Amino acid sequence: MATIADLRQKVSETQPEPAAEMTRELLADGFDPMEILEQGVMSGLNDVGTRFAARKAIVLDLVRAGVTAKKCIPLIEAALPRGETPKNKKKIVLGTLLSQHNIGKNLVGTLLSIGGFDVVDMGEKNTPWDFYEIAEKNDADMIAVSVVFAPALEKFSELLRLLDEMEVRTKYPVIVGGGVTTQQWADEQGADGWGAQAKDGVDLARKLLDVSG
Ligand code: B12
Repeated sequence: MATIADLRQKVSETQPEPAAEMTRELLADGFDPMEILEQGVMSGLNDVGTRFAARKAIVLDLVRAGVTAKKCIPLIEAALPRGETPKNKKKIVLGTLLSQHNIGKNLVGTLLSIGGFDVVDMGEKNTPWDFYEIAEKNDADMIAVSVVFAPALEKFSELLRLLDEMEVRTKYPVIVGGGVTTQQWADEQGADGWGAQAKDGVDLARKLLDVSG
């Protein structure tokens, strides 16, 4: 019988089909979907990232790691329990700032949707202006930003400054997360909330938008 550690190994080796097959097997064997996600898929991705940082992997490995994760994650998402949908759904604009990395952002989006929020997914490589414009157009209740690589860090402070200048800073609580961010950094920027995990996005949204759940 496969274990979550075996899945981590398959993801770390960037083997899309075997990893997806093992994810199906683990789900069928009754393993907790969030544990499969965090300790299997995400730990495997982190292994690839660590090798890349140590120059023991190349960009192609990152690409294969992304492909592998994208084979497994939909299977896991389909197995997550869904709650009841509230009547007055709060609207959250979500996107990545600058970067192409969208796996974390997609997870945040899925968990927010499952949690009963209306998610406007702006996709990848957004500028601060994109966030402002799309939040205004959609009459959003909150902005959620995924910051996964270093060049996006300073763009996040630009985003908060822009919202301030446009006099909408208090209209939109802004939450942030992503591999290169920390609680301390988010506090220093003046973000309304920071989450280490995608699931923290749901708790922050419930708290900041005063939604019980
Ligand atoms: C897969 C991958 C890629 C794939 C991405 C595929 C895709 N569709 O996303 C591709 C090949 C595109 C890629 C490209 C690059 N990558 Co890359 N990549 C990775 C890798 C291995 C995994 C990223 C990932 O998906 N992690 C899993 C997800 C789930 O984690 P996450 O995004 O952090 O999200 C979690 C939490 O942070 C949180 N979260 C995320 N967002 C939010 C938002 C909110 C509101 C909340 C509450 C929570 C939250 O929830 C998630 C899970 O619970 C990482 C290594 C790593 N350790 O992460 C490197 C990594 C991110 N990449 C890196 C680099 C350098 C690059 C490139 C610049 C490489 C190059 N020379 O071209 C390019 C940049 C491209 C671009 N313009 O954006 C570096 C970044 C270093 C840095 N400090 O900036 C890393 C860390 C690798 C490393 N160790 O050096 N990459």
